Amino acid sequence: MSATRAATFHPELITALRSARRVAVLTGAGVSAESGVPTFRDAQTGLWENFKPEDLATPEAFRRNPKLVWEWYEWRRQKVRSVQPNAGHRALAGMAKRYAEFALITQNVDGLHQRAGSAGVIELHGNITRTRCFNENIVVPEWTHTGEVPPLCPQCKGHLRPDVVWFGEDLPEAAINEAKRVSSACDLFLSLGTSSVVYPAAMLPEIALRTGATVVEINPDETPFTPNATFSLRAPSGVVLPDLLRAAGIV
Ligand code: BV8
Repeated sequence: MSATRAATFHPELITALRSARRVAVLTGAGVSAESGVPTFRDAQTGLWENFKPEDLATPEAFRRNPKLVWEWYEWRRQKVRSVQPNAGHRALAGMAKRYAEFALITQNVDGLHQRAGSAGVIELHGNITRTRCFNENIVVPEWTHTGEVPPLCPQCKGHLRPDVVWFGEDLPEAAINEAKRVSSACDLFLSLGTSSVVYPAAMLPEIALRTGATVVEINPDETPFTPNATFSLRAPSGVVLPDLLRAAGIV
């Protein structure tokens, strides 16, 4: 490991990584950007350029036009299927093996953490590779393809929807409670690739700060959380996280 690389990181940051016992990580769309998955901030393209994500990701939008919303998620599924996890995803999968306690909390619905080898990922907002019945609210693993868009629930013939949390909907209780628990128990918290504006996810770094953890933000841009972060690194997570872990001798 060349001396220069360690020098680029604050020595207390390196110490925090080396001495941490219980680590919690929160990720957002930015961690998948280097894989080619557009973030919520990125302007939508093609068919979807005139739609704001937060206008499509609501139960009201689905009731109004279920076909439109289903096709948006189908477009996103194809995008996710066509890309690979990046060095940021892989670095987090590697980190999990190096700490006594390690929790990975994500706002992402793309499943790329799991494809990079991360286990026990706490999915706060669901996963677009799963589908559930809009009426009965149960996950539906398979259904008959009749050409209907959205397809219909084999049980109640209601519309099927992606198994994600839409704006105005509550998060899965077990997931948000576990996320709050690990955030209040950790001594090192990483906030990666999130604009820190969507709640309740955005309160998790605050919980970690309040319980005395070192909180490291990684984001090319500043966020509302930046002034509170113990360290805030202005760089892409797929580049700086592997560098940081190498400099600390973690991986
Ligand atoms: C709820 C799934 C009970 C679907 C999503 C308190 C205050 C204010 C508002 C509220 C509040 N409490 C509740 C609300 C309402 C709302 C909310 O937070 N609104 C915001 C917009 C103000 N929250 C809810 O509705 C939640 N439900 O609270 O229920 C309730 C209900 C009603 C009223 C009260 C309480 C449900 C929220 C979940 C919604 N579902 N996703 C889908 O994906 O389609 S949210 C979705 O948007 C994502 O999951 C994610 O959470 C969010 C996008 O944020 P990010 O992931 O951070 O991505 P973003 O694009 O914004 O930013 C990317 C960042 O990456 C940028 O900063 C960029 O600089 C950076 N970046 C770019 N490249 C890189 C990078 N970083 C690192 N490396 C790179 N290479």
